[in-house]
Amino acid sequence: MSIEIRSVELRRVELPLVRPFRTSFGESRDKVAILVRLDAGDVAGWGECAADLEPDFSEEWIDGAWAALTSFLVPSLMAGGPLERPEEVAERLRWVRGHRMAKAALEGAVLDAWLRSRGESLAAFLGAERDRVPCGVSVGIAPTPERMIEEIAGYVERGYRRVKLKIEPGRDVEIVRAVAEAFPGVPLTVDANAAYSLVEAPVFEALDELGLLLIEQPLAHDDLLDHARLQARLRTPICLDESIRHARDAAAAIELGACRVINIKPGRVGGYLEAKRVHDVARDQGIPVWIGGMLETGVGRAGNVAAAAMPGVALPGDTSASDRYFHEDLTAPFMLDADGTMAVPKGPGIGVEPLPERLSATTTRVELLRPDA
Ligand code: SMG
Ligand code: MG
Repeated sequence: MSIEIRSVELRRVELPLVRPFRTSFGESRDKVAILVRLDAGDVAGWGECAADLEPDFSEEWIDGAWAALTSFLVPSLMAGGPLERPEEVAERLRWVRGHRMAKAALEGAVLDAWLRSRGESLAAFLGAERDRVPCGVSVGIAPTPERMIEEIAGYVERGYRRVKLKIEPGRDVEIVRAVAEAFPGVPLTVDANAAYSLVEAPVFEALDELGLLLIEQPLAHDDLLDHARLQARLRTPICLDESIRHARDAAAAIELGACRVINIKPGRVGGYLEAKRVHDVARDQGIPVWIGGMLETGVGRAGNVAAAAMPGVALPGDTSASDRYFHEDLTAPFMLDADGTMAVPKGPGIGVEPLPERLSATTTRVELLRPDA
């Protein structure tokens, strides 16, 4: 059951967000993504690239990822002939340094097609042990604490099991304290997206008093050592996001004491296979993990929800319902139950497909690549 690639189609899609999402690096009003559709004859597979419009969360960005895919990644993948195993994707792309989000989109499409050809779900392939997963929600920085509290009240009412607050210097301890007081008993986390340095440790010592579940990526995106120094001063676990690029980073971070929790984003680490390796390293070391998000459409969300069903995932993820992001998703909507859980897709591969009319309504660019081109 090898995968013979007939063509790879790249599609840029743009979906307005239901509300602007503000983090320490700026505000997004739309979700822009690259979808990859791999035609393998009898089956097709879909992948989504998590890169953003600008190289802020990571070095990658949409137009750069498009160029990496068309110039190097897709041609290298196709040059190797039919694929027997999904692991061969990373082997063929290894010579290209970095570009993990672009690689993840391509590997995701191959894996989806390969699993569909075998009739196996991604969740089962990843060793999932649950058919529903608890979900959290990530709340952007709002202009005032009152506005933030109003937004959170809606999410808590919907059943979300954990609320994550974006923070930045100047909008941190006071807002978080106000939210903690307004929602006693709701598990709270904060995410600084690397906006602080170790000299600002007193901010985190103040946050340490607020009973947070974890503090996500307080310091630089490429740092481990200062995170270890900061973790030594805090009781609240540090959770690394940007700093973990692959399973080796996870092993190093754990050994150094740079974190006590890891946020796994399949896109950030180069795909679902590496996401599983990060999960396995953390599990061996007794470090809880959870699945993050990049405001994905239903295509990326399906894979994230499957990953969230892995046995070592011990905390609710940023795997929110479609309606937290979009008026209309690209796929059938992902829904949250009143108990704050979401169903893990069961069908072959990622278990969902973009709806044709939604694809045509949101696509702004298409490029088709063939092996002999
Ligand atoms: O998918 O619900 C989501 C967004 C979760 O906060 C989220 N993601 O650093 O964890 C993070 C951010 C990165 C996205 S910022 C554009
Ligand atoms: Mg984060």
